[in-house]
Formats: sequence, structure tokens, C-alpha cells
Amino acid sequence: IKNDQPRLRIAIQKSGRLSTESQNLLEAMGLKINMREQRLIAHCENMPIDLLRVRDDDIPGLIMDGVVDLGFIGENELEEKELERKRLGQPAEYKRLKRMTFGSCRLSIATTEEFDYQGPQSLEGLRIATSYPELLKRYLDEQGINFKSVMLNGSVEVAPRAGIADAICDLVSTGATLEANGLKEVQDIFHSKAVLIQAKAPLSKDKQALVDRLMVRVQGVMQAKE
Ligand code: PRT
Ligand code: ZN
Repeated sequence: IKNDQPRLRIAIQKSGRLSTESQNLLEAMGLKINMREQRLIAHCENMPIDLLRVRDDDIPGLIMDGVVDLGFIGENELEEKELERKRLGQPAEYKRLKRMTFGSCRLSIATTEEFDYQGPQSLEGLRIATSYPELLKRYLDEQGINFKSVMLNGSVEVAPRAGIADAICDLVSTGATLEANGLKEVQDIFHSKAVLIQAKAPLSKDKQALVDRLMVRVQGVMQAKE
């Protein structure tokens, strides 16, 4: 797929945990963006850049299909999509430009409080609810554990109480959600932050020069914050 748009396209999460910080970073880099309207595309006023504001789930695929040039995405979502696409034989390539300092979380396995967890072998044969079946399978395959994944795109933490799973595998930051649902974190399997990624296909000279300039600015903004 060819992207011959003259303006650089950057995908960011429209509304969610990565939106504010992605937008703030772009603004700190000097982009003047009119984000007032709830529109899919926001035009940058002082550089040839358009922002595509989408669900975070869509960002890895947009980059891997080469329809946007850059994107901010959580490594959890990126890696899950990469594994899924590779399994399906779909394009899964991208370039990793920079790891951000925001969006930190971990993907962890959690059980009910009373569950006697002695290590991954305790999970043998269990039903585990998750939105990240590929990352979970990679981890448990490495451990040689058989399990059944129950795919849920939301409300993962209520699955054990609802009787549809024995354990869960979900993102954790403070642990408050697990605690509120009577669950305990027993095993972290993946640590994630937001990353800035680029489509694999070479950009036009002008666009690549712009990306290079932006990367110098990202570096500057991140150093200033240290
Ligand atoms: O609508 P859209 O699809 O764009 O958004 P979304 O609801 O899928 O994603 P969103 O905004 O919740 O998260 C976007 C990204 O933020 C994730 O993919 C992670 O990379 C990152 N991130 C960082 C988190 C968390 N921290 C986090 N705590 N994503 C989700 N959570 C959830 C978690 O799923 C659980 O429900 O927060 C809850 C746990 O938080 P604690 O603090 O109670 O442990
Ligand atoms: Zn999402």
C-alpha cells in the first residue's frame, strides 16, 4: 500500500490514557494543533502534519499497513498486534523510533485471593480471561503450560466472579482495580510504555527530513524533563 500524501500523518489515541500525553508532547515539540473539534483529522497549523485521532487498537495496523507514517502506541497493544498479524501471515513490520516515559503499565496474571499460586504450573488447565491472548500464550507456551484463553475486550476483572474464567491476564498500574475485584497479582508477564513508531516503507525525502527534525525535538523535550 502506498502512502503518497504530502503531509506527514501521525496517529494518536483519540481519547484515553495515552491521548493527553501524546498531544502534550507534540505541542512541546512545537506543533500548533487545533484540537478543539471532535474530528478524526486535526491539521497542524505550522507544519505539514495531520493528526489522525483513532482508537488505540487501530494504531499498530495503520502503521503496519503503511497508511499513516508515525504513531504513538502502548507496547502491549503493539506487540499483541504484531504477534497476531504474524500468526495470520499479515504485514507486521514497523520501525521503533523512541520509547516514551508515559503510559507505563504491566500485563499480569491475577487470580482470586484464595487461589494457592505456586508458580506458572499452578495455572495448568485453567481458563484465563484476557484482551491479550497472544502475549499470554507466548508466556505460557514458554513455561510449557496448557490453558484456555477466554477473550474479553473489557470487564476482564469481573470474569472470575462471573464464573467465566478461573484467572485473568490484564494491564495493571496501581493494582487498585484488582484489589477492588478481590483478585491478586501473581505473575507479571510484560512491561509496557508508550512508544513512537514509524511505518516501514521509506518516506519521501521531505517527509523523512521532517521526521528527523521532529526526533531532534522529541529528544530535546524528553531531556528537558529529566
Ligand atoms: O478507546 P480506546 O480503545 O482508544 O482506549 P482503551 O480503553 O483500549 O485504552 P486505554 O485508554 O484504557 O489505555 C491505553 C493504553 O494505556 C494501554 O494500551 C496501555 O498501554 C496504557 N495503560 C497504562 C493502561 C493502564 N496504564 C491501565 N491501568 N491501560 C489500561 N489500564 C487499565 C487496566 O486495563 C485496568 O482496567 O486500568 C485498570 C488497572 O489500573 P489500576 O491502576 O487499577 O491497576
Ligand atoms: Zn483500545
